Amino acid sequence: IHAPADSEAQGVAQALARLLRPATGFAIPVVTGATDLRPADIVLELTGTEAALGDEGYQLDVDASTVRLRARHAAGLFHGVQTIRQLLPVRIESDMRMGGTLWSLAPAHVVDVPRFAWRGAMLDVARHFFTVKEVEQYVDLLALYKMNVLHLHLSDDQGWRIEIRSRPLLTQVGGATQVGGGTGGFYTQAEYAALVRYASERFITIVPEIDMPGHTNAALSAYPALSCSTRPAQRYTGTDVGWSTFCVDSAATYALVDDVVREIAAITPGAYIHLGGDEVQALAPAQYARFVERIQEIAARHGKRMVGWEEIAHARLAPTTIAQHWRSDSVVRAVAYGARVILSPASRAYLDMKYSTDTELGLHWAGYVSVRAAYDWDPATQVPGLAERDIVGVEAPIWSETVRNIAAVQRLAVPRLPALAEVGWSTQRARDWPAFRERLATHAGRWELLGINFFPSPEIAW
Ligand code: TNX
Repeated sequence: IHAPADSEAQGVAQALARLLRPATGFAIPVVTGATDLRPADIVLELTGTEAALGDEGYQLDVDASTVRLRARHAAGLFHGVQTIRQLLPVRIESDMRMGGTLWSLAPAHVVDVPRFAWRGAMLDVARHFFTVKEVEQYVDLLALYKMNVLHLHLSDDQGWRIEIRSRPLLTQVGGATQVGGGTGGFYTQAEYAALVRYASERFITIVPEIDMPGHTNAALSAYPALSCSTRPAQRYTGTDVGWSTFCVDSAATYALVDDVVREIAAITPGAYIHLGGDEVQALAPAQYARFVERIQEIAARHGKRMVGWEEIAHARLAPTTIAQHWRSDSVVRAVAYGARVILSPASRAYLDMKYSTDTELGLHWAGYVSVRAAYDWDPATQVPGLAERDIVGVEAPIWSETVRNIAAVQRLAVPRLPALAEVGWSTQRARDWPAFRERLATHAGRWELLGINFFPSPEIAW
């Protein structure tokens, strides 16, 4: 593998070498520069010229002598590596030497650029806690399908999952529960920082979410002064929503929000912090709107753009804010403020919905989300009143009320996550369900070798 001296590009080359070594048993040295080419060399190149490749696109040319991958930025090289991976025999994913295999790629000329800049997944680590190792496994899956955002839902009624040094009870008290009982858990700031690094090596941005003013029982149980109620909050291990809220007229609330946002902003290199805003039934509309406007300012003061669930569009939004659609057309109001939108329509992108009446895991309040439902839609026409330019991208959430470990996460995500990945990446013209259900079938062998649990949906042409 030949790679430019650029340290990120060298990182991509090393990642490719690590991928190719186990199955092939070849040494796969990585060298700097593109001289002294020999047959079957792989050449990675950074080129400043091809503007059409954008920030994440790549061009791949395979001929009889060379595999040549070029991009303007290392992110494009990384995505191109995932394509090389998919062009190689399935057995390349093995962690054991696979003798007797001809490691060939078909001749190809690929120019590949994503449709949307935000191709995300969300994992709810609050309802059930997931270890750093488990989250890293999910990051690996996102990387395989060229997704670039992992939104972590770090707090909810049932648990607070990120250490805040100035507010130790948030994790000591608020972190010790989860749905159904159990001991919960949380990430120390050092663990979170390591996760951010692991993701960034795979060109994935972590977007941390602290949900507020609702979905806050865990915080209220740790710091009762945040509540307007005189009855102290108890730990909560059920799955009802909409009932808890911070006291939005109290200075104590904004002092806590400021501490939390400041500490999280300091360990989050990405531009965004998600501050929730969903499903608040315990406040009047004007109280809710004032709260959202204040936390939007707090995010800005700490150098972050606020993301919030679609309900935030009932407040006055800054044009830098992003609203996340999940079930209504309220994001159209966000666009009127110049804000942009992430699409997570529950009936298509909520991977915690059951696949069908026959599947066990998951919920079904938004209906059943078949692989076809996840695949077969156009973001540009999903919400009347939104146009392509208003849309930053798509995101596939997994809420974890019924999801207790990473094997269950994988079974919900695969094969619907690859479907959503293609919604986010490919042009509408290039997308075709009959072709997809055949292309997807060839991935099963990869998932098996990678140890990824998946749902063998009858919709796929296995
Ligand atoms: C709605 S979607 C919620 C979550 C639940 C989820 C279950 C959204 C912004 N809020 O609190 O976990 O449904 O599917």
